[in-house]
Amino acid sequence: MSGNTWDSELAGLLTKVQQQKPLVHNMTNVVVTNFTANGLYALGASPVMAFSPDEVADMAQIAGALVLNIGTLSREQVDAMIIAGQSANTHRVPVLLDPVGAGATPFRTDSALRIMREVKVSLVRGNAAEVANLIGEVRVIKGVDADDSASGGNLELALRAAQRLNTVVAITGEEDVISDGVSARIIRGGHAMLTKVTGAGCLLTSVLGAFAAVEPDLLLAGTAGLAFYGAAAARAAEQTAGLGPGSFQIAFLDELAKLHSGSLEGHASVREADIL
Ligand code: ATP
Ligand code: TZP
Ligand code: MG
Ligand code: MG
Repeated sequence: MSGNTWDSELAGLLTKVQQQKPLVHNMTNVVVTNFTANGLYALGASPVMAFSPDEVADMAQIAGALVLNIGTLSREQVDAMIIAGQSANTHRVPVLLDPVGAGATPFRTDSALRIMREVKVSLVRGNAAEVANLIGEVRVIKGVDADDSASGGNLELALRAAQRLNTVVAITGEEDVISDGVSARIIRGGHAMLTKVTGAGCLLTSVLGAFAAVEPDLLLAGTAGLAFYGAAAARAAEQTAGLGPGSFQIAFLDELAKLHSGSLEGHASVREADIL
């Protein structure tokens, strides 16, 4: 996984994140809040968590990106997310959605779809089951986890979902796919140890928010975020081979902080998908 033609373009975006330290406004779930803040700091971004309907419009308008995550949603929180999202839209701040558990309960699916209707979302990142359920393709989801046996077809699913939802869609798993509905890219990297750390997906969506804050082409921003995240995880797995998820999680934060323009080499790859 080296000599990638994408590497220098993506490295430029990492440098921008590290230099600009964009403010990422996260309305995320109670499970992953601390991990998300630490992961964004490690990357070089500036996290803020703000949930109250009394302030979210003001916070979203000064942020570089707004990340909406329905992991532990309530009706009141979804209302506040829509207030924040509409403010972000007015002020041209990109909005990213992590539809955690869409398909597991009707409330989750309906809330994600309501957000998509009332807010212009620039990028959706989820597992295959969550994304499928957003476009009415029912797939089994176990709580917030994709059904491992249902991989395959993610490239076509990402294309379909991006077209139907009119947004960039990233589907993650053993390999990641990102599409704007016209083209698609496949990103390889990461490590299965990520499946043992809660919030690995949620933090990733916020990391994509940091890249979206510095690059208006969301397909490019998303590609960079997925690739560098995967590279950090692959490097952390090397550092902690033979140890467990606790050691991996700490090493992963360290590797996010150590990312540099050469980090993709040997640890993550990007290729343009052939669209028939
Ligand atoms: P799920 O709840 O289904 O695990 P998620 O929201 O946690 O979904 P993931 O699909 O697990 O999100 O993606 C989070 C990160 O973990 C991504 O960088 C992805 O590439 C990586 N990842 C997930 N599974 C694997 C795997 N088997 N091998 C390598 N990387 C993986
Ligand atoms: N339950 C509700 S939200 C959440 C859990 C376990 C965290 C999900 O995080 P991720 O990143 O999708 O694994
Ligand atoms: Mg996961
Ligand atoms: Mg998730």
